[in-house]
Amino acid sequence: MLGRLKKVLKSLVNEVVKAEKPVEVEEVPKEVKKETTKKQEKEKKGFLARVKEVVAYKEIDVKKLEPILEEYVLILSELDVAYEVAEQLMEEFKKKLVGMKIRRGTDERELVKKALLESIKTLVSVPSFDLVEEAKKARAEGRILKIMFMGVNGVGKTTTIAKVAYMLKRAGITPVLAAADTFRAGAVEQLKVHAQRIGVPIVTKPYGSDPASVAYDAIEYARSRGFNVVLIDTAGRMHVDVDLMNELRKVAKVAEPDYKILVLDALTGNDAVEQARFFDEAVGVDGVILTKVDADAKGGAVLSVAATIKKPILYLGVGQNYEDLIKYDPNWFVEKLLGEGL
Ligand SMILES: Nc1nc2c(ncn2[C@@H]2O[C@H](COP(=O)(O)OP(=O)(O)OP(=O)(O)O)[C@@H](O)[C@H]2O)c(=O)[nH]1
Ligand SMILES: [Mg+2]
Repeated sequence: MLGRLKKVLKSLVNEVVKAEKPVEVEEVPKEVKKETTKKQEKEKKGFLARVKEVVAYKEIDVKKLEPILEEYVLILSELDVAYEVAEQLMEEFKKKLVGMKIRRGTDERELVKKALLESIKTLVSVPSFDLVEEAKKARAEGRILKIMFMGVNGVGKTTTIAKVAYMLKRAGITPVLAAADTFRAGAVEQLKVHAQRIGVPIVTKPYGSDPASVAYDAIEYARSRGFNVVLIDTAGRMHVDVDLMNELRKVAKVAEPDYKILVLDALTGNDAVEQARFFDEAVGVDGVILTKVDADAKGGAVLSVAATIKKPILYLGVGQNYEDLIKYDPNWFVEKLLGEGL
């Protein structure tokens, strides 16, 4: 998971450390401020004003640094980091490095690593929310939290809904599933199997039915039986398909979801960013769940999606089991990239 990106960042840190040069800076010693008697002060003044301590520092040589950063923009884009994100990241990193004084005896590698870590964090931190907390709030207020899941074919929507249902069930909240993918053969059965395994109710209609009406029925079902969450599955669709995007808009209009969650597949790399832009324009996106991060050796998609679309990534899918959904936390992510072993 994220292995190649981690390796590249490690070699970037190493190369930047090599680009340092020694500098000497004069510094007035701090004792000047010490409390003294008037006489002592008079004596000291003339003396200390002239005495300056020469302190040895190292700093990063900008001339050596620039070509390194340029090279890494290209290297990072090969790992599915969007070009603009790679550029932004190196720009941010450079700002932190230029003028950084490295005092003799300090661990320069740690300092450079920290600068990179902070730069990544700046790019991937977007205010987020927690679906379990939102569900608890809805229950306390006696309303129904409606969440619609959408995305391109095969990205992992149905599996993710099952994982979210499982997570809510474990938190003591039973959601209702709406099988609003009435299009793909086997889609309803697939969700039904999950509902049975997890032990949550599901509302279905025959294939070919209007998906908006399935969502509507599921909401009515929840209302009449006192459930507080409805999770709406939708058919996979290419973002460029106008008719299907209109259909999705209709589901959203009828169901009025509190959250429209876009499911993206980390393995699609840069295309994930493209999909996010399209779906946001066509239907609106409130949050993202990024799947298959476990199978993604490159690691750039997480970085790109978080940095470009400025929508919160709520969870990461890291496997095919119900437990394999972890809350996305920028700190966790940068730790994973730059933590131990780097
Ligand atoms: N390794 C891994 N596989 C995943 C993950 N999430 C989903 N999958 C797999 O991806 C495949 C497609 O998942 P689905 O949930 O059917 O995808 P979908 O988006 O609902 O697909 P359509 O309804 O056909 O558009 C399945 O084999 C899942 O097991 C994940 O986080 N990691
Ligand atoms: Mg599906």
